[in-house]
Amino acid sequence: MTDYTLYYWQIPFRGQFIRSVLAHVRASWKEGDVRDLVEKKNTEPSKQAVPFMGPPVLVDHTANRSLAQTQAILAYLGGKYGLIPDDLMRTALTHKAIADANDVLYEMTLHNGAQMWTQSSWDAFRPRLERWMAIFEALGSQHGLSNEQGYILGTEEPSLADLVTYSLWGVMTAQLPSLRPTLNQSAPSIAGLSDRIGDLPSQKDLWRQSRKVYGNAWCGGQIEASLRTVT
Ligand SMILES: N[C@@H](CCC(=O)N[C@@H](CS)C(=O)NCC(=O)O)C(=O)O
Repeated sequence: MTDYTLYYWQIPFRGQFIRSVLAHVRASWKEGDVRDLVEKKNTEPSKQAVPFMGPPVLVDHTANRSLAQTQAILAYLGGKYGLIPDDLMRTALTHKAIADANDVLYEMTLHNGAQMWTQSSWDAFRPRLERWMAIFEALGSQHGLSNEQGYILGTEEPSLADLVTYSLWGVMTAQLPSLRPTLNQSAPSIAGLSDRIGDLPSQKDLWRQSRKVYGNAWCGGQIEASLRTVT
C-alpha cells in the first residue's frame, strides 16, 4: 500500500510543494485521478473526508485521514518527518516562509486567475516580484545563507523551508526561464539554494518525472497563458 494519495491537477504549482516533501522523505504516494478529485471537490462539505474548496488534498493512508490547504499539509508533513527546526522562532519562520510562498503564488496568478495579465499590469508588478525575491534572500542572509552554501534557516540539513523555497523559486524559474536572470540578480543566494536542493537525488528524480508528465506547465490554465505573453 502506498503511504499517501495526493489529489491535485496535473501541474506543478501548489502540488509540487507537497510532492517535493514526499520525495525528500522517500514516502510512497500516488497521484489521485483528476475525475475523482473533481468528484471530491463537488461533494457536500459535510460528506467530504476533509472539508475543502480547492486542491491540493493529501490522504494519509497510514493515519486514515485527509488534509487540505497547502500550508496545513506542509506543516503536517514537516512535523511528522522532523523537517521543522525545534526552536519556536525558526518554527514560526518556517510557517512565515510557507505563507510568503503562498502570497507569491496568489500574486503571480492574480488571485488564481481572477484577472489576466497585461503587459502594463505585469510591468507594474515586476518591482513587487523582485521585492518578494529579496525578502527570501534577506531571510537566508540572516541565517548565513550564501550562493554556494547553507540553508535558509541556518540548519545543518535542508529543512521544510528550503524545500518550500526551492518549490517556489526553483520550480517557477525552471518553468518560466525568462524569470531566472531576475532571481539571479535579486536573490543570488536563493538561486544557489534552489539549484542545490534541485540537485538532491530525490528532487532530481521527482523533477525528471514531473517534466515528463507536466511538460513546461507551471500554474496551468488561462492565467499561465497570459503570464507567458508578458514574461
Ligand atoms: N489556499 C489554498 C488554495 C487552494 C486553491 O486555490 N487551489 C486551486 C489550485 S492551485 C484550485 O484548483 N482551486 C479551485 C477552487 O478554489 O475552486 C491552498 O493553499 O491549498
